[in-house]
Amino acid sequence: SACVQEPSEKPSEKCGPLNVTKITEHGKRVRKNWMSSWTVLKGSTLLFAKGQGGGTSWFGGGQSKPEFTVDLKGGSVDWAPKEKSSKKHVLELKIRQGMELLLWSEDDGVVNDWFKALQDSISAHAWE
Ligand code: I3S
Repeated sequence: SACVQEPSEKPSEKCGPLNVTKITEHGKRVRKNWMSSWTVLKGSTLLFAKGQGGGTSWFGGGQSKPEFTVDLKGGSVDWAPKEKSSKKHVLELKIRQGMELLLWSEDDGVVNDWFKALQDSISAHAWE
């Protein structure tokens, strides 16, 4: 079934636009590259589909794939500390394999909803 944007019947499914940048990969800091992304949460899988309106390669690093998927199992999410971004309402998502992402929207309600959904997903799949 197609993921409908808010309010979703299934709390385990959510989608909508978000800005995302990778900040750490394999434990190493990488250069920020904010991108607008259509973001889909299904179970413990979070998928970022490259937004329209140009932009360079997905997540930098020469990837040409239009989508990027991460597994939230064993991850954590929290408000990003101030030194990580000058923007307000930024989430820091830490996932396996030493990857850290920042997620952000101008709309704090949007970010709050994602925070809840990501936390729910992470706790629901904690023991898998
Ligand atoms: O943490 P940084 O390096 O100050 O992040 C900013 C940079 O990525 C900047 O790009 P350039 O350094 O290529 O000009 C971005 O435009 C900013 O958005 C980044 O900072 P914020 O605080 O917006 O996450």
